Amino acid sequence: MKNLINDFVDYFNINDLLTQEQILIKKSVRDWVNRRVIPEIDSYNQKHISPVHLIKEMGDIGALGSFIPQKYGGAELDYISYGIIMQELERGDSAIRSTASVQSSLVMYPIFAFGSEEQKQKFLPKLSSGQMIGAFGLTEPNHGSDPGSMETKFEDFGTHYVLNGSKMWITNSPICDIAVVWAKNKENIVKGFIVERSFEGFSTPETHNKWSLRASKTGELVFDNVKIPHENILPNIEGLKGPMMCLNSARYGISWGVLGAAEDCFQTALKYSLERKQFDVPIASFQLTQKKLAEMLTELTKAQLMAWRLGVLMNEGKANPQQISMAKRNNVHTALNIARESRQILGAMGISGDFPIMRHMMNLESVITYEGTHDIHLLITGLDLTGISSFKTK
Ligand code: TGC
Ligand code: FAD
Repeated sequence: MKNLINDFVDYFNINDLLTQEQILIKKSVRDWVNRRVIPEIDSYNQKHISPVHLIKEMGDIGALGSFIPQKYGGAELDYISYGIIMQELERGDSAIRSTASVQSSLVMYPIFAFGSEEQKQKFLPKLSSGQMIGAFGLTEPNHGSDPGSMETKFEDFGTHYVLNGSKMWITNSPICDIAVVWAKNKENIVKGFIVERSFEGFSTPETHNKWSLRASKTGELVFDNVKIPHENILPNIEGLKGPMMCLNSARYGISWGVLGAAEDCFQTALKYSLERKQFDVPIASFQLTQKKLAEMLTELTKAQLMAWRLGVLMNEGKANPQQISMAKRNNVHTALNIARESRQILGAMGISGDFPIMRHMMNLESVITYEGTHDIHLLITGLDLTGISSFKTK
C-alpha cells in the first residue's frame, strides 16, 4: 500500500516519468510552500489580505517566468517544470499560483514573445526577480467571455498613443507596477501595450468583498486619456490571437496547478477519515467514505496523466489550444469535485479554517471561471469536434 498521506499522491508512478531536475524542482518548491505559505495562508485568507512579501521570494526560487531564457533573468526550464511549479504553489493556495501564473504567462510571456529587445531587457529581469509586479488586462465590465468585443480604445497621435477605457477583475491590479493591456483602434485592430503605474490618467481601484481568492488582490484598470509612449506598444503582435496565445500558456499552468489544491484536499480527507471515529469505528471503515476516497484518487490520477501528457506535447511544441482547453476544464472540475467531496468527509470540520479544504474549494470557484469558463472550454471542444462555432447565435 502506498503512503498517500505523507508522500506525493502519485498512484500511477508519474514521478518516475520526471527527470532528476524536475523531481528536485518539485521537492524544493514543496519545501518552500510548506515553510512559507501553509503556516500563514489561512490567516491571510480570513483577513482578506495578500501576502505580497512572498512575491520576491517566489522570484528567488525561480517560480516567476521559469520558461523565460536566462539572459532575461528566467530559469530557462521546460514546460513540465513550469507545470510542477504551478502544482506545488497551488497546493499552498490558488492565490499564490495566480500571482505566478499572471506574472509568468500573462506578463513575461507576451513581453518575451511579442516585445522589442529594449522591452525585454527593461522589464523581464525585474519581473523575474519579483522586484516588479505585473497585471494582465483583457476582461472588461461588459465583455468577459467575449473579449473580441472589447471597448477599450487606443488612438495613434504620431508621437504617442492615447488609451481610454477600463478593465475589470484583474489579478494584482492594485499592486502592479506595469500592466499588459489589450485595446482596439478605430479599425478594430487589437494591440497590446505595457502601461506603467506612473502614467498619468492610469488608476487601479481594488475590488473588495470577495469570497474566493481572498489572499489575492483583484481590481480594475482604468485609463483616462493615458498617454503611452511609442516604445510601450508590443510591436510584434496584432489581433485577438495575441492575448489568446498568452492564455494558452496560463491555462496550461492551471491544468497542473489545480492538482496541487486537489492533492491537499484529498490527503486531508484521507487522514481525517482514518482518525475520526463514529459508531465506534473510523469513518474510513464505511463503504460510502471509501467510495468517495477511491473515486477522488481515480479522478486525480486521470487528471495527473492528462497534465503530464500535455506537458510533453508543450515541450515538443505540439500542444494545440483545444487540448489545453480540455485539460484546463477537466482538471479544474476534477479539483473542485475533490474539494467538495473532501469537505463532506470532514463533516462540520470541513468548513473550519483549521483545515485547508473550504479555502481551496472557494478559490477553485474562481479558477473554474477565469481563463475561460467551464462552459466556454466545453464549447471550444464542441467547435473542434463539429467545425461549428456555437459562441455566436447571431
Ligand atoms: P475567434 O474568432 O475564435 O478567434 C479570434 C482570433 O484569435 C485566435 N485564437 C487563438 N489563437 C491562439 N490560441 C487560442 N487559444 C486562440 N483562440 C482564438 C483565432 O485563431 C483568431 O485569429 P485570427 O488570426 O483568425 O484573427 O474568437 P471569438 O471572438 O469567437 O472568441 C472565441 C472564444 C470565446 C473561445 C475566446 O475568445 C475565449 O476563450 N473566451 C474566454 C475569455 C478568457 O479566457 N478570458 C481570460 C481573461 S484573463 C484571466 O482570466 C486571467 S486569470 C488570472 C489568474 O490566474 O489570476
Ligand atoms: P460572462 O462572460 O458574463 O459569463 C457568464 C456566464 O455565461 C458563464 O457561465 C459563461 O460560461 C456563460 N456564457 C458566456 N458566453 C457564453 C456562450 N457563448 N455560450 C454559453 N455560455 C456562455 N481577467 C483578466 O483579463 N485578467 C485577470 O487577471 C483576471 N483575473 C481574474 C481574477 C478573478 C478572481 C476572477 C474571478 C476573474 C478574473 N478575470 C481576469 C476575469 C475572467 O477571465 C472572467 O471572469 C471570465 O473570462 C468570464 O467572464 P465574465 O465573468 O464576464 O462572465
